Amino acid sequence: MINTTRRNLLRGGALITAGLATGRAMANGPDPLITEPQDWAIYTGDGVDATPYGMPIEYEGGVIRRNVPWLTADTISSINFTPIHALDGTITPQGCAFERHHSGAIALRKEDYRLMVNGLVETPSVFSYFDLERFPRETHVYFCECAANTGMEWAGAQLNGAQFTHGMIHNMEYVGVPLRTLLFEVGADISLKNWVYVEGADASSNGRSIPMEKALQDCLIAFKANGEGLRMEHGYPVRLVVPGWEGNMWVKWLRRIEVIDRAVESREETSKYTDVLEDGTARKWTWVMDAKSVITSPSPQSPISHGTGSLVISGLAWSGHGKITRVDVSTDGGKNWTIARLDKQGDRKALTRFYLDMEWDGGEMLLQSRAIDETNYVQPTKSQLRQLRGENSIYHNNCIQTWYVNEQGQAENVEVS
Ligand SMILES: Nc1nc2c(c(=O)[nH]1)N[C@H]1C(S)=C(S)[C@@H](COP(=O)(O)O)O[C@H]1N2
Ligand SMILES: [Mo]
Repeated sequence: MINTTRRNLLRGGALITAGLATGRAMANGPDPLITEPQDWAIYTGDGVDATPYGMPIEYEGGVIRRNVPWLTADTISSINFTPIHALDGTITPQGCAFERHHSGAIALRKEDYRLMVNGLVETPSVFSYFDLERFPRETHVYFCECAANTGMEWAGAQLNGAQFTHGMIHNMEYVGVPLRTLLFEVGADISLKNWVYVEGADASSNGRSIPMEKALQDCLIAFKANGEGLRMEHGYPVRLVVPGWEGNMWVKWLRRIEVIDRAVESREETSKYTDVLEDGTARKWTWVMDAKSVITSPSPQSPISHGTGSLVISGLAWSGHGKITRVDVSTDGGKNWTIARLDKQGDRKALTRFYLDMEWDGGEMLLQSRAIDETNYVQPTKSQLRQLRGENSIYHNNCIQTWYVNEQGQAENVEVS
């Protein structure tokens, strides 16, 4: 008996579909992987000292960040993309999480790290890394999405892969000290008309103004991600986490927090990261990332690699306003919708994994997903978003994405009207 895969057991042990992998193996005669002893079962493997710090096995070598060379002038002030088409679950490993730098990633030792808190405070203070470690800590999972994620798609279906259309996002478990703890420590004037201006130690400094209400609510001064120190490219040793708000505000290599009575209106919050409307005016203070979702598989870089029958459709949904409560999936370009299965009830301001377990008849599909969050906000179509915002926008594009899947199972980025 070699038909012991779960699928066959579920169906009473009978081989029912020639398209199933086990069916094909049977048809071609005995499978040497089953009938012959294999080297890996005969010889011993690597010792425990071979990889003191592990890397993905070489067969996963394609699960890597990629960039789009024509998108930016150089790699110092640039972006690369998370391979979301090849990941599952919700946590993004730091080693393949997208990076966005305005002046390159810097190497800053914990010993050389200083965080100044000044401005409208009773005791202007400078904290070392080791000082920060002595405040009570919290652990939270949050997504970080660059406001430019999906930005190229305003103009029409552009980039052929979920990694490139939606990969400016990562989702990590952070350990850190609430920003409010430090504000209380220095005796900050926390009146709600005040702001905090935060900046990084890199050459760009990436300064941003954050309203006091948000600073007191859930911002974290984070020093661990997914259990270990932040990677250099994500702001080692300390970054600011601004849950649900655009990635640009998540200042890396955080060096200064100034309590101030007005917004600074820095470059990053005026000429950048704002959306120019049809009439030439710009939307101001568009911090929250609205509900959004994308099917990660099948997708252009992750085609259907098997025949008809059981097909797992998988994707990600998130909302800067809180929890994802429902995700719908359409296989016909938005005419009919089926409620997808959420892997677990969504965490606040974190990625939620959804699945639709279906039978594929081998026909063409126009795959879409639509996220709904706890505020009952429904992810808009591209035309709904264009009606509101016109065609000039780049940032804050949370529209429904469409993948065309052909009869061979290959997928392509398309737009449906
Ligand atoms: N100091 C500093 N912080 C920064 C940036 C930067 O260039 N310098 N880039 C910002 C932008 S635009 C984004 S989208 C996020 C990206 O975080 P990541 O590189 O960990 O993905 O960091 C933000 N924080
Ligand atoms: Mo960004």
